[in-house]
Amino acid sequence: MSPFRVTRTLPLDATDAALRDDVLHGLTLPQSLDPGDDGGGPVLKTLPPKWFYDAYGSELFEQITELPEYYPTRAEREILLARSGEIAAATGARTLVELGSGSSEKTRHLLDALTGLRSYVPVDVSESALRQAGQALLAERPDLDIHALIADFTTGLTLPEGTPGPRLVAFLGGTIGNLVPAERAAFLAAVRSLLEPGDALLLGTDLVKDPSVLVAAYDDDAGVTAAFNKNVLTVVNRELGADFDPAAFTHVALWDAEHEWIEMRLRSRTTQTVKIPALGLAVDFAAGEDLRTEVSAKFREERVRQELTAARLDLTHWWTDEERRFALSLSVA
Ligand code: AVJ
Repeated sequence: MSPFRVTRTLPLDATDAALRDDVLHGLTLPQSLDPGDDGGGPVLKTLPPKWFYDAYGSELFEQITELPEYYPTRAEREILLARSGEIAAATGARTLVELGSGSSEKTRHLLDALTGLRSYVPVDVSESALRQAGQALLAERPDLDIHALIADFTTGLTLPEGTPGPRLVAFLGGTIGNLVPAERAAFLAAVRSLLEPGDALLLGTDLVKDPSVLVAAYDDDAGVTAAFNKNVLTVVNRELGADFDPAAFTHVALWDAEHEWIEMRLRSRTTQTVKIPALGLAVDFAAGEDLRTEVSAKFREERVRQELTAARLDLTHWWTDEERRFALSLSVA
């Protein structure tokens, strides 16, 4: 049996330090309801979306992917099912690197289609998800050399020694939309620096469409997304001893037509002060004040091409589902 290795590049205490940093900076921003002049809209309190995903939040996200309103997961699966053969032929990949692999569920088709594949490198911040997925996959695919990386792909990413080329880096689910444009540029440049000529990037992007469809996908009738959004408050309560009352906030999903992104926010129902003992902080919220918890950018082909080109990646394939809701793009270094 081929080896299953796990390498941690993310320091064990990095998560705690990063959460403190994000909460401190995100909740003590200059508090103005006037539009800032950075083109980023009003200056709002902000928490980055990565803190949604504790065990309960990950479970809620799994439920979201099955909601009638939340189409991206199904649309991407449709494309992967239809195009895995073409992806395999176009890349000839011998190594697949999957960023944010989670349960590696959506990659099964790709793994099966990539007939020349020798090595699989799932990358995630969750060690438990990596170990579970890795063990399951190892049993099914004893031919594969699996080397899991516990890493935050938005900061430090280096590949294990000796992964055979051509390499295919996959970043699926539309998660690149959670990065704002400057972060996307830095991220794509970092990915590009891992690649050698002939290596490729497979990128999933949700597409611009009727705003009512988009808003419904982030504000479902069953209230699962609202619970997912509020879960970030529970995470901050547990990790930093804060006293957020999730019921004192309402879930908001809005379409920002200028930036072409969905924003999720938590709107304070009343004037309130939240204590965060681990940071020695008391945070005031005005009635109706919003805390931004997620940006989920939606794309057009031209923007994807242009951002890839800026990172020295050449878009060679653009595949959508039948309804043109979601795209997978393949670009080469
Ligand atoms: C997993 C980051 C792609 O932005 O659509 C789902 C997360 N947020 N519902 C997205 C999410 C609200 C999702 N991504």
